[in-house]
Amino acid sequence: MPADFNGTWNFMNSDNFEGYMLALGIDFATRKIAKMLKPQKVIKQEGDSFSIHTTSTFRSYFVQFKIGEEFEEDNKGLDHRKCKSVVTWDNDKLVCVQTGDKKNRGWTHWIEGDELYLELRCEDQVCKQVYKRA
Ligand code: VLP
Repeated sequence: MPADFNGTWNFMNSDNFEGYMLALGIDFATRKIAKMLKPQKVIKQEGDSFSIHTTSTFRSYFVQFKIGEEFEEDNKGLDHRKCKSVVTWDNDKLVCVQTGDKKNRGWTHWIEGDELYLELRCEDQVCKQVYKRA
């Protein structure tokens, strides 16, 4: 049985979000606002189908995918760069590879107890975020 990510998750803390945003080329003013945000994630998982709604007072982002099926991601409201993305299981971790203009772009989600972890990668930058079950 794979891990169960279903639920509502509230932002707790973040490490090196600034470095990640810089690697994505996010402008100064947007970074200043973005680093103050405490986003919420609502994850729906049904078999191999997932949706992740990340909402905040400033911008929100929605993505849906099936495990192992490549999809076009627009990153609308984020850096707006299109990529070809695919999400697979690595044991109980969800691993997304986002192929596009930026090297080494992707993310990994996993759960420890009632905490949801997110590692965001772009080029040589890694941001780690922790969310807690609502
Ligand atoms: C852009 C970079 C902040 C910063 C400006 C807007 C959406 C895994 C995955 C599902 C992500 C989140 C990426 C955040 C990139 C910020 C707006 C913040 C709220 O999540 O859960 O897409 O990739």
